[in-house]
Amino acid sequence: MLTIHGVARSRGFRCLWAAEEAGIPYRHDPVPFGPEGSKGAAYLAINPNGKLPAMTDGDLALFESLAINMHIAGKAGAPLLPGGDDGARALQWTLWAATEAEPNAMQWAYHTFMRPPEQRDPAQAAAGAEALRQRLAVLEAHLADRPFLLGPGFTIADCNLAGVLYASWFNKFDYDAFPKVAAWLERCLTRPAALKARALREG
Ligand SMILES: N[C@@H](CCC(=O)N[C@@H](CS)C(=O)NCC(=O)O)C(=O)O
Repeated sequence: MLTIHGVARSRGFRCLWAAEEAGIPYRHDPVPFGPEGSKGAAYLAINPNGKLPAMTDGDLALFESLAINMHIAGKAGAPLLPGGDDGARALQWTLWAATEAEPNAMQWAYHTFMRPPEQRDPAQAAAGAEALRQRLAVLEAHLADRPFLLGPGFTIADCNLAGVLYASWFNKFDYDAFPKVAAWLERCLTRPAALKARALREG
């Protein structure tokens, strides 16, 4: 059975959310951080990066949370993962999430709440926030006339990008200048499937 390895307090959260959206049978193996988990031999055989999460599905072993999500969505098919041009758009937003949104959101997060206070640099936090705001301006314009990234319905593109932005949203990044983005995040992150995954992470 498709198994998501990794505690919900990791990027495994977004994979648990995707599996709930897909409505497929799956198992959660809450591998912890550290030598008994993500750095242990059994887990490294699945994900040699020693990072959470990973996924196994039959003979397939995958790392990279957003690749895992594309696999999960592919099993469900449309509307979660549409075909044709919208499939390409879903991939575009997924790569944008990983390369444009996530590094800047993480820079802000590391220097705001994730690292111990003595390792935080306010200038790095401010630079990350400013770079993230530049990306959010693009997203704000895109969401001006559509409720979800690809149009009227929720897709894996929304799950992937909102999953990447989740930690900033939850930890009170200032979204006030981006009301469409804030409303979209609220719409995505309060869906029943998201709430199930959030209960595992926030509980
Ligand atoms: N690009 C990877 C990043 C994985 C990653 O950095 N996971 C973090 C937890 S969210 C981790 O395992 N950090 C511990 C470490 O780097 O040793 C993905 O999206 O799966």
